[in-house]
Amino acid sequence: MENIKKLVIANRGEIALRILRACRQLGIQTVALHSVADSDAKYVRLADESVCIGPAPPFASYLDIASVISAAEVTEANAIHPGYGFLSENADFAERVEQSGFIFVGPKAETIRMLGDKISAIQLMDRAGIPCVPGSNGPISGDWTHILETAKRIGFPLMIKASGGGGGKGMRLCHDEASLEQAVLLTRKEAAAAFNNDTLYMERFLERPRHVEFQVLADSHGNVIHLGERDCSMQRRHQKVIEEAPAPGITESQRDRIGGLCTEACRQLGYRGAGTFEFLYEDEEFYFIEVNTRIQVEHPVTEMITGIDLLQEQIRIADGQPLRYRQDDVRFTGHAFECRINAEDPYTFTPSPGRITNYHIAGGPGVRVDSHVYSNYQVPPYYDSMIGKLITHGISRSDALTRMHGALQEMVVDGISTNIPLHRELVIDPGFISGSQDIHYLEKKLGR
Ligand code: MV4
Repeated sequence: MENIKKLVIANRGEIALRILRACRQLGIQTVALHSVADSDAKYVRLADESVCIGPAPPFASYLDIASVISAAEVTEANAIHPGYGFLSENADFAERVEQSGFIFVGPKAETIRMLGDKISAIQLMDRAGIPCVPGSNGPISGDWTHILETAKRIGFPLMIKASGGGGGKGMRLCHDEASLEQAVLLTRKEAAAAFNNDTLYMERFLERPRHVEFQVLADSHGNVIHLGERDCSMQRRHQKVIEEAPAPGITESQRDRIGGLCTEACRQLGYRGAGTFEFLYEDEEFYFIEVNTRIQVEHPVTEMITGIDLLQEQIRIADGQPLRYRQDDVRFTGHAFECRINAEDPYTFTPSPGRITNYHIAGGPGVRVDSHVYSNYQVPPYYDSMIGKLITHGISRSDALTRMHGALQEMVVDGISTNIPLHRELVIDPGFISGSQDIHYLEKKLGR
């Protein structure tokens, strides 16, 4: 395979800067793509080249497959990194990138397609021996007596989910037999409209799970490793707020067992690239829910406890190079937290775009800031409100949390509202300090 010489960054914000930094370390030339709204971004200037691919609305720029591919053609780049969000898990995009002769930094298009379909992902994982949520084990038919039979076998309450959904979209809780028919019809209708796919499945509803996800890296030579797990339970409306690694209370033997099952599933699938296996964790049991085939926002907490640069490894894998680590080389050291810093009102969560008048980052031992913003930066109103991530590492969970507390005191972002005041409250919250948070903890604390 041709080596990656020049890589197109098909994303914006902090992850564009993170990709750029990895490329610099690897000696790869960079092309920053940007919309009209991001012309003045610092990372655009830091890149070796840049191309404006369209107006501010995402569908006209960062989601425009033809524009992204044209930009790669005119700059004579040979690889495209999709980051997260936008086109990162679009199988058609991955396919067109490769058909156009570029290296896609991610799994093969067929892999993205297979795992993007939740029923096919669950069936593949079930066959690979990964524990799944008890449920319909496949699509539910249009036959009511059969649906009712399946529902009774699973038990109420249950979740009705769209095979084309994920990340909280296309699912509905159903409490009893009486509301089942209506719930299925509604979810089917919504799924047809949202995903152009009305295939549904059912699962037992887990009442108080934690969200625990495993990071894997798989190269194109059949080598697969896992980098342990992250806990992402601190969330509101499916938006993660604080992530940490390792997940509180997960033992080394649980980590080895589930991590081993994930790497084995990758081998069976011929998975290539960075990936995340999402689980719900309740009463000491893991239940697989989905696989993410991209680099994730919260990858830095894993980097902090393993010392492995996930972006560099991901790009090296796409370049056809073998993994530089074997499972035995992966050592977990200490604990890390990530606070997502959003331009939003800390209590109403209303987005707060505008000019940052004064920006000072935190520093000191075990403190990392991944952000593309600076004093006088204008936060555009068109995109996700995340303006950066504050990450701390320490020898223990309590040490990392103390460092986060100190770092949050140091951080200054003036001119716009941010959720820093919320984070300052969360790091002194007794329930969070104890590490017992489940996926409902934050919403309950906030009074929903
Ligand atoms: C569930 C569940 C309870 N039981 N499935 C939401 C996002 C999607 N990835 C799966 N989700 C859930 N699936 C069963 N059988 C609860 C959720 C859920 C959730 C999961 C992870 C993180 C945050 C969440 C918030 C609400 C609901």
